[in-house]
Parts: sequence; C-alpha cells; structure tokens
Amino acid sequence: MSEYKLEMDQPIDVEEILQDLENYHPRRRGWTWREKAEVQEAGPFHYHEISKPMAGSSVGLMTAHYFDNIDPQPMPTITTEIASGRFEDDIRRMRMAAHHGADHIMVIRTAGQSHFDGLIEGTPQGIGGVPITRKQVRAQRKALDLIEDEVGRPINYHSYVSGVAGPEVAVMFAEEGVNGVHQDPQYNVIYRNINMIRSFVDACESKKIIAWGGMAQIDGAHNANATAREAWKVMPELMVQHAINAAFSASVGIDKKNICLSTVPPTATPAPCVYMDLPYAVALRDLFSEYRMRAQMNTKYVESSTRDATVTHVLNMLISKLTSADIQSTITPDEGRNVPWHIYNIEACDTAKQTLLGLDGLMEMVELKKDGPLPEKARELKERAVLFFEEILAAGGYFNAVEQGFFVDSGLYPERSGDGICREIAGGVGAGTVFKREADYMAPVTAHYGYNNVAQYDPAAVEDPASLIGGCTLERPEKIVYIDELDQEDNVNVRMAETEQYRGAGHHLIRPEMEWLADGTVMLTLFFPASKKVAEAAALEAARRMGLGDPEVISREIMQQSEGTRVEVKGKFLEDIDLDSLVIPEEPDVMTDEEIRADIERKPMTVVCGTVGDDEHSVGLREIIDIKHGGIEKYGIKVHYLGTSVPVEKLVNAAVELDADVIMASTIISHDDIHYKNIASIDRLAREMGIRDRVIFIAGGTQITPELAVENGADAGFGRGTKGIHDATFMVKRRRELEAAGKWPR
Ligand code: Z97
Repeated sequence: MSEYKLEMDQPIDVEEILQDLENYHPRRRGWTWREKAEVQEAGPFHYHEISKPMAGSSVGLMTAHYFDNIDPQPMPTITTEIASGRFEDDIRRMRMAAHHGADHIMVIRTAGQSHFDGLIEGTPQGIGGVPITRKQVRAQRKALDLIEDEVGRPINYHSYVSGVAGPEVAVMFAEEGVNGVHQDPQYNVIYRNINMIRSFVDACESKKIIAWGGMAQIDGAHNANATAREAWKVMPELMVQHAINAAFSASVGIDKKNICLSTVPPTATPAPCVYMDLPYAVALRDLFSEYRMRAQMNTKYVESSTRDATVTHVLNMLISKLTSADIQSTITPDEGRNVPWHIYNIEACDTAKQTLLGLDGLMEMVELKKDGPLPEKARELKERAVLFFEEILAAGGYFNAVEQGFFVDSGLYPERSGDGICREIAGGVGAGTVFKREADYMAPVTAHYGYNNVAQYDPAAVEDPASLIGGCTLERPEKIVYIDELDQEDNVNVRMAETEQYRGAGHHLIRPEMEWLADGTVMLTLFFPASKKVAEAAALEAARRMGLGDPEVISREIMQQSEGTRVEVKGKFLEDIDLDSLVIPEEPDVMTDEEIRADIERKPMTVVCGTVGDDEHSVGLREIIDIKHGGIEKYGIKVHYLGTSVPVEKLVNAAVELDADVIMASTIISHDDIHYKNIASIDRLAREMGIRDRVIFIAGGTQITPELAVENGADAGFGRGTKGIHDATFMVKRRRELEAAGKWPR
C-alpha cells in the first residue's frame, strides 16, 4: 500500500490516487456527525454551539486573519454538492471544499443513471454529474481518506441509491465505504417513472444494506417542492412523503438518528418566506422529532445570480438555525444557470459557515412563540397532512393514490388542482419484474431483506447466512470483483493524458479553470448602458473581441430598462500561460512591531499627512495612522494630520514648516486618474520647494497600484488591504537606506 500523503503546498496527485485502486478498501463505514466542542472559545470570542475544531489544516473565513486565523466550525454537517461530470477534477474540488468546512461531499449522478438496470463500470465522463461506478467511488473515497487526514475531521461521502439498480448500487456503496445516500422509492415512482412495486420491493433490500453500512439516508420529498407549479402549496404532501419514507426506513432497520428528512423551505423571496416557511419547519420538527433534518435552500425560485441565491441560502439558514437542522446543504447558483464551478461550491460553504457562526447562540436569546400564528399555522399544516394520509387509506393505499394523481398536485390540500403526477401500478420502467421468492430460495449474503431459507443448508447459519460461504463481500472485500475500464476511449486515463502538461510537480503551463483542469473557462461581468437585449448582444461581442471562445450569457440583471443591464458572460481563454514567464511580485516584508518601535525610539520620526485634492474620504488614512486601528502612531511616530480635501500645496508647505520626515498622501477618488495626478503634483511641488530628496513620500488609497504610484513620483504606493505596519515598515527601511547612503540626517 502506498505511503502517499497530502502536502499542503502540493496539489493532490490524482494519478497517485488512481494507482493500485484494485487493492484499496475503505478504512471505515458509516456516517459521522459533528460533536459539540468542549471548549466554546476561539480567538477572542466565546461561542455557544460550535463543533470540535478541525485538527488539521483549514481555510477560515476571509476576515479570520484579523483574529489569529481562527476557524470555528458550526454544529451542522455542511454539505457540498459536486456535479462537474469529471470525477478526477471533482477530487481537487473536494479538497478545497473540505478546507472551507464541508464534511459531507455529495456527488451528483450523470443524467439518466436512474434508468440503468445495473452498475456502470469504468470512468466515463458524465453530463450534469458523474457516472457513479465502483472505480470512481473507490478513487474518491480514497482521496477523501487522505483529505480527512489533512483537515483532521471525518468527511462523509454521499451519492444516490435510487433508480432501477438501487439495490446493486447500495451493495457497492456498502462495500466501498460510502457514508450517506439518498434513498426514497417515491422518487423513483414520481420523478423517474420506475414501476412502483419494483421500487418499493427494491427499497426494502436497499434500506437493509444502508442500515448495515451505518449510512445516513436522505429522502426525496424536496423534489415535490421543486416540481409543483406552486411550490409552497405542497407542504402537507411533503410531510406525507417524509412520513412514508421515514417509517418505511425505520421498520426495515435504519437507525432513526441516521434517517434524515430532506427539508426545503417551501418558498423564497419575494414571498414573505420566513412567515410561511417557519411554521412548516416547526410542524416538521413536531411530527418527526426522532429523525434528523437535512436542510436545503429552495431552488424552485432560484435565479442565476450569486447574490440572489446567496440571500435565499441565508434565509434558509435562518430557518435551519431556528429549528436546529442537522445537515446544512449549500446548493449553489449552479442550480440556476448550470455552471457547476469550483468557486460556487466554495463560496456556498463559506456562506453557510459565516451565517451559522453569525447566528451562533441565537436560541439563547430568542424563542419561538408558543401562541399566535406560528403554532396555529404549524398545527394547521399537520392537520392537513394527517387528512391527506387518511384519504390515501380511503383510496386503498399509496399505490392507488399515486394512480389517482394525489402527488405533486399544486393545490393546498385538501384542495386539488388536478395537475398531480399519475403513475400506473402496472406501468413504468421495470414493470412486471417482481417475483415471489421460491420456497427454497436462499442467498448467502449479509444484510438481506425478507425470506431467506438458509436453514435448508445449515440451521446454525440463519443469523449469518454469509457464513455458508465464509463471508460475503461485505465482510471479505477481497471477494469483490474490481473492474477497471470497459471503454477504451471514454475514461479517466484518456482525459488525464490530454491535460498532462498542466499537472504534476514540474509543470510549467497554467490556464484559468472553472471546473476541469485547464478548461480555460472564464467569466466576465459587464455593464452596458442599454436594454437587456442590447446589453446581451454587446457583451457577447465584447467577449469575442477580447478573444474569448464560445461566449455565452449566463446571467443578466436589469438596472433600469433604458439605463443599463449587468451581464455575466462565460467563455474560453485557451492560451497557455508559461509559469516561467511570470513576474511575481514579492510579498511585502513586514517588520515586527518591536523592531519598528525600537527604530523610532532610536530616532524620532515626524509624518505630515492628509487626504489630498477634493476628496472627503478620511477612514482609510485614519486606519493607517490612528492607534485605535493599529496605525503608525502606536510605534511612537509623530503624526500631523491635516484633514481631508487638503490642497497638495498645503501638504508640501506643512512638510517644510514642520520639518517632516515623511509626507503621506491619501488619495481615494480615481475619476480621470486624479489620484495619480495628485501624486505627481506632490512630487513636483516637493522638488520645487527643494525638499524632495530629504523627505520620504508615500501615497495610499484603495485604487492605488504601487508600481503606478512610484511611476508618478512617490517613493512607495499602498493599495487596498494596507495596514499601518506596512507603511511603518517601509518608512523605517527607507530611512535606514537613506542613512546608509549618507543622506540622513539631512
Ligand atoms: C439534493 N440538491 O441534495 P438520478 N434520489 C433522490 C433524489 O432527490 C435525487 C436522486 C435520487 C439535491 C440533489 C436532486 N435529487 C439533486 C431521492 C436527486 C438522483 O440519478 O438523478 O435520477 O437520482 O437533494
């Protein structure tokens, strides 16, 4: 077995992962929940419900660097859903997602896999997801084993046990250490038109295997919400669907703490969504208190805007927080515009972490009302669901109810709109394929549902039928028949050979990427002062002229129909960038606080500063100078602040009068390049006054590019993200240089 380990400063080696896969077996099975941390402290903050920290490496929220890079982890499991179609590239995304806090990686299947009557083998490329095969699952579980060592937290791996081959897939998942699955026979029936008898019989077998594997199970009720014409009206039905699958699963033997309801807030803004969604969530918790909740944002009304999707997601998490969801999904704008890109997975993981941490401790301060519209509406929903159930019984049971179109009807039960999905009991894929087991039927396997006449061979083996053959593949993984590739054209080796020059320790070429290595995909955001139609056409034309291949508009937003439209375009930039040709600026080197302070003590330093020109911005400069914000005052530097809208002449004159060592000009407004023009004026005036060679001149502002500031006459320029310590380091070093050159003291 290889000793391969991930190194923080090296990309994961997918080729290494693919080595010796035939002998790789998962090191554990079953789902892992987060545990509450014993210590609810991180950095300067006290939390109330954070989970155990990641013991390895992670990437905290953007602002964490202000607080010692803390990365507290909320309690719910965080799911990311990956659907790029190439599992080898998804492996890299999994590592990124795990570092951003995902501990539940859900792999979406390729279109149509539900109708495959058996396992797929090899590693063909998928559409809208990956073909789930043993090799693909094994490679990804192996990669996740390495990734979880790196991040120091177990990672749950997940896909689907639905479709015509449900039980076969379930066995393969149990063998390969998959930790979570979607399994709900109602999904087969309603959404994939797979025969209902076949689906429910198969589900018995599948659920038995899921139970053996300790996997968490998510149901399919949310699909009604995404399908019904008016999603918020199917609330009673959603509860009925949850009830059927939850009770079914528990009776087959899945531990209730691993049975998760797939909850979706039934609506999204502009509806008053919390008013509608919260009673629904409360009703679910009341009815299904023994089960777990997997919360997912509403995607029925998602738009192709990251902003819009993010708000919907955050509102979803408010409901999750108020009602204690156990798993938080992070469905992304991918759903809206079919761009399953790395960045959206990661952004959505961060959105979840940020929101859930921001809402930490909420329930210690507020409580859900025990009277008024919340409990009244929750009760009403429960009553509607119970009545729905009674009508199913009156109709002769579930199968008859489906035949009569009870489900995914857009009326609020008991109203019916007559637009429900009807399936025939004797119809659908796989109809007529269920047979009663013969009296002498026997299967020498572990985790098998129903009649199994083992006693005919050995009464002692009744509790453990697999003992008849010395253990089945669930206990004896070496008995698994591993098939590598069946298709010589469509497989991972062929795909990876095509991108070889962009991979590996010594590679020299790089391309921008969104989902597949070197795919060259880029996105542009453009604003045109024009109507939507014109702006779209203009955006495509601009993208073409920039040299982008296959430009396509993926999002548009009207600002005002005549004044302008914001457009996002994706396209291909297929040129290679040679890493050796890049000029990479050095990281600013920063002196320690002590070193700077000692230098100022050795020799005092006076700074004269202000925001120059007609510019009233004061915050940035105050951040740099005020001791309150860790500015340069704290090192003992004497600062004369002249205020805002300071004429450049006044600043230079003050430098002369005060015999300042440093002129510090803040210049924020960048209209017509006025910021650089200000810099050039100060330089010129300082020369005219004869002080330029004995004063350090630095310029700062959010739009300042250091090189351009220097080109225009400053000794240094400081842009966005600058802190007082950067300026102070520069000033001290520059003064030392001048001293060494004999130009100081003046
Ligand atoms: C989710 N965002 O996490 P096929 N079984 C069930 C399902 O809900 C689904 C499948 C199978 C979503 C994931 C939607 N769910 C996407 C209960 C799909 C998928 O191979 O596409 O037929 O199976 O719930």
